[in-house]
Amino acid sequence: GRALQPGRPGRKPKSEAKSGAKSKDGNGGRNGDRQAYYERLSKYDMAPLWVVLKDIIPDEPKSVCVPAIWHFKEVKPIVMEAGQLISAKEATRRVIVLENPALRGQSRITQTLYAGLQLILPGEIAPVHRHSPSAIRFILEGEGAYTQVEGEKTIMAPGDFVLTPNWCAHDHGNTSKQPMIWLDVLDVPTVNFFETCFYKHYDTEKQNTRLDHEDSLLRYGSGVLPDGIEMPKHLSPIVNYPYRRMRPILDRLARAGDIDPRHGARIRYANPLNGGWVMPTMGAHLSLLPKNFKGKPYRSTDSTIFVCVEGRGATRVGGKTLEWGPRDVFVVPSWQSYSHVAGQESVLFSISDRPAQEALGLWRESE
Ligand code: 1HN
Repeated sequence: GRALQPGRPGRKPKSEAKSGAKSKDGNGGRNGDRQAYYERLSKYDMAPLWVVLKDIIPDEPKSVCVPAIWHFKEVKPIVMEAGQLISAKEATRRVIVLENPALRGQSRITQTLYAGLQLILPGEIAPVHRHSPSAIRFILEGEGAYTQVEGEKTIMAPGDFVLTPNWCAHDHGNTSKQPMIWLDVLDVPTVNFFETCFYKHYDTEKQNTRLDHEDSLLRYGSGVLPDGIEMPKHLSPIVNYPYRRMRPILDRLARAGDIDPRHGARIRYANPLNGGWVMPTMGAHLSLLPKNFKGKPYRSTDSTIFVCVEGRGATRVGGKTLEWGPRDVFVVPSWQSYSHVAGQESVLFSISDRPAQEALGLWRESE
């Protein structure tokens, strides 16, 4: 590996270049000594820091992931094919993973987040289970399938944002007449980075429904809270933030001129208990880009997954132009400057690991 090399390829520390100017290896003949030393170190599972210092402490983030887009029109037929090859039950979850082109084989769309397109056909059930990774679903196509989270059933429609926090039991079923496709985003790479993943399978297919459709939205999302009940505050108790309730808020902001020059008229999905992010590891926004929007460039340390919900536009990032339309999914890597343009009024959903970065004191942004 690299620790056995005398220095970073193609670069020599200044001091060495000077002092060894006249020697054969440009290094006072020390390269051979060093090489031998590194080899001896290696036998003890040790390595010299100076060889890797610049790589492990870059001046600023150099994301290993790349900007990428999945056009729904192109990938939908391939996702639908999976419906003929395997049942939701056999697969446990019939999902096609979106892999960042620079991270193939690692089941991730960014270094910290997993994303996939889940297909559930009419009549199918995805059996109940729970795990320590937290999940969100963002509904792309179809209407009427349900998910149940800790006993609360919610019937999903396009644009709905559904939470399945850490260790909550969840199962899905499609009682509608059409296939449904949604985007799953999970913090799996983060949870596995910390080596904290647990999973529990149940022998029953479905959990008992204890709470009606939208119980948690009506109970906690109406400007009042149940009095005198102690609740954990690090995550939102709301299961589904329905698009039909969010979309009119964007219109209100836009009409009032509350339009951020970089993000458009944007709302943050909030935990009604404390105004914080919906979950500790993942946070989400919904933004409206008015017709002929030309966004100012922006960058932040959270790699961000976007979904176009309505409209059409493009995002400039890292020398690329990602042109998006309805249900397209695209990703912007950490600390790469991006800007949105939209010829027509458009709506973008986005989700990132920002809450985790903020909790660790790491998150930064700049113009
Ligand atoms: C999971 O539980 C679901 O419940 C979807 O729908 C995708 C990817 C990795 C691990 C668990 C689901 C998943 C997942």
